[in-house]
Amino acid sequence: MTFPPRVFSGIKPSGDLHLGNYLGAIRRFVPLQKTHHCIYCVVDMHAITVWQEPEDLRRATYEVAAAYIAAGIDTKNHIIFNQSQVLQHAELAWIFNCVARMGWMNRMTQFKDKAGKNSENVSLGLFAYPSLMAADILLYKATHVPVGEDQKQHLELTRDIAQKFNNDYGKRIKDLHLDAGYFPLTEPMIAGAATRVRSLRDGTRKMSKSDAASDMETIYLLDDADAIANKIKRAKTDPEPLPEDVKDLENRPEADNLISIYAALADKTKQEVIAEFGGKGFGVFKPALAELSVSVLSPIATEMRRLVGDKGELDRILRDGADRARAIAETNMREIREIVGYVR
Ligand code: AQP
Repeated sequence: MTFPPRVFSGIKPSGDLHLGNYLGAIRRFVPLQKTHHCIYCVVDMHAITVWQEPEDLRRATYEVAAAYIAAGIDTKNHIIFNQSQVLQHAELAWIFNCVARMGWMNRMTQFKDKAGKNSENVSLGLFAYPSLMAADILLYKATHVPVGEDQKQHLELTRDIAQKFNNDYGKRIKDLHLDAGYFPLTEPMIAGAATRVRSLRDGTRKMSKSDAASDMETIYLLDDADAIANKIKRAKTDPEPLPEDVKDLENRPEADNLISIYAALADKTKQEVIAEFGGKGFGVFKPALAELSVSVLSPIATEMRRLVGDKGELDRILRDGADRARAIAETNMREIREIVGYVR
């Protein structure tokens, strides 16, 4: 069975959006609108897998929606909405909780990283998170999911869940005259120069919303020009000039990170950036990176601030998006309930 090309992706409103979210996800969402029908979700149900102050959750939800729009998502021809407005996400997640195996879930490295030594005391939702993520994607039979590298394993789990559902219910699916491969085996889209943006102070750690020891580690989308320039100026580096060959970045995580950021912001490859800056010191490269970062991020921040100042307009966009998402979700859920054997 071939599925119409459809993109789904989401971002958690679990803190302030940062450059990693932008380069690994949001920036890449924009061009896909030309080739796919796109659904971009603010995944608030994922955010509450760790404690969120209700007011912070609301603020961050509007901010993620504003970032999508400010970055260039067309809300008329595509869909943006917040997950909790479409209850079918929770409904399908429960079915997938019953499809996914404990052994699969136990292997999820992001859970291990986030739970750390505290695994007895984290929420059940945090453990089940990847099953809800599979539901988000498969509810719309999405064929492609643009994400950063940290989500690769969750996408593999999504394919495993789809495959097992298709097999377990294979006879029922056939009896109902539905297509044999009911759910698609969704392709992750992990591409570009900055699929894993790292902390500016420690090139071995991912830049993250909730894991920064200091503000200097992270460039936030709402940082002003001075803050961006200052953080780049003080970013950790090594004493060597930039190499002439991209291979020589291998054991230089901080240099590699800054080159990757530059490349992604300039829509270039790392090799192209090296061709321009190879042999030069960070005293030359950092100001160029700061200038480029400000020129790309400042207009987005300005537009985000304008949008979050008009909650009425954002509410209208999110409600309209949720209505259109729900229509697709409910059409699929009706079949899924039949497949599972629920009496309606
Ligand atoms: N550092 C990163 N580099 C590249 N891509 C990244 N993403 C996140 N961090 C980086 C991508 O952003 C999208 C949204 O991620 P999320 O909000 O669902 O949660 P996350 O991956 O757990 O991101 P954070 O920012 O680290 O959030 P917290 O700290 O709250 O867990 C995804 O496509 C992700 O790959």
